[in-house]
Amino acid sequence: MRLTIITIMPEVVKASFSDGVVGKAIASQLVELQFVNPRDFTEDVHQSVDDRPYGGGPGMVMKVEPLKDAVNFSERAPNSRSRRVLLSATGTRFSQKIAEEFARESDLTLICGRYEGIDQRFVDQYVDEELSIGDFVLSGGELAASVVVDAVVRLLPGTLGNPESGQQDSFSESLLGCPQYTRPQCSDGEVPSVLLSGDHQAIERWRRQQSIVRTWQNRPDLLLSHQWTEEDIQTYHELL
Ligand code: 9D3
Repeated sequence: MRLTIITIMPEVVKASFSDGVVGKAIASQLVELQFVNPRDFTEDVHQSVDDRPYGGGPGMVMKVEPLKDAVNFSERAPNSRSRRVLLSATGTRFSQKIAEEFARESDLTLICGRYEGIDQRFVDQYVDEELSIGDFVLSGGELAASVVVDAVVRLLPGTLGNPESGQQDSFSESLLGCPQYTRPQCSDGEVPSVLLSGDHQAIERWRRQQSIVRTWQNRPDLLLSHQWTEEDIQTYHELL
């Protein structure tokens, strides 16, 4: 996958790539990563990428030209036009489904905004979609881009050490994960005995019940889109 990140603060995004799944994917050339800095496409002595908003008000707005030139420069080589995504506080919500969709792309461009926002004409002319990572205020799109990259890169074939754990999240995406335990058996309390029983069917049943309990307690909204099995319904009734 060719991945382009357009940002005036590449070091903020790079910091999260030095280690782990994303770092390894870059090192093994599974991901061809390219940073393009709009500041390199400014003409004035101050290398201004922002200016005051028309109509007045606080803060600054990112200018069209440096961003446009950065996008055009980033796509000079390949013949295919990249899918261009703007990380924006006003975008639609990023999700696992969108991460799976991005993982099937050959070219992906993530554009990070700073300041109060981006001149709308750039958004209208050069951006395919606007995504937010959640309802909280960040100081720019860079950390959001890191989040998107992590979620996408771990889905690429050949990235995960254990391919099974990658499969699992999408298969049971509507339920939260179950509690996990490891050795030693006795430390700050006991390990649930079913996990030591060797009865794989009983273990699976227990884990699914725990997942339903957790989802009910922490994220009841997810239960609306859950595909309920007969056994899930029984577990749910036992919870009431
Ligand atoms: C307090 C500033 N807000 C005034 C109405 C608007 C605003 C402008 C710029 C809020 C955030 C930002 C910078 N954020 C992002 O670029 C961003 C973001 C986010 O803030 N939350 C969740 N996802 C994202 S993706 C990009």
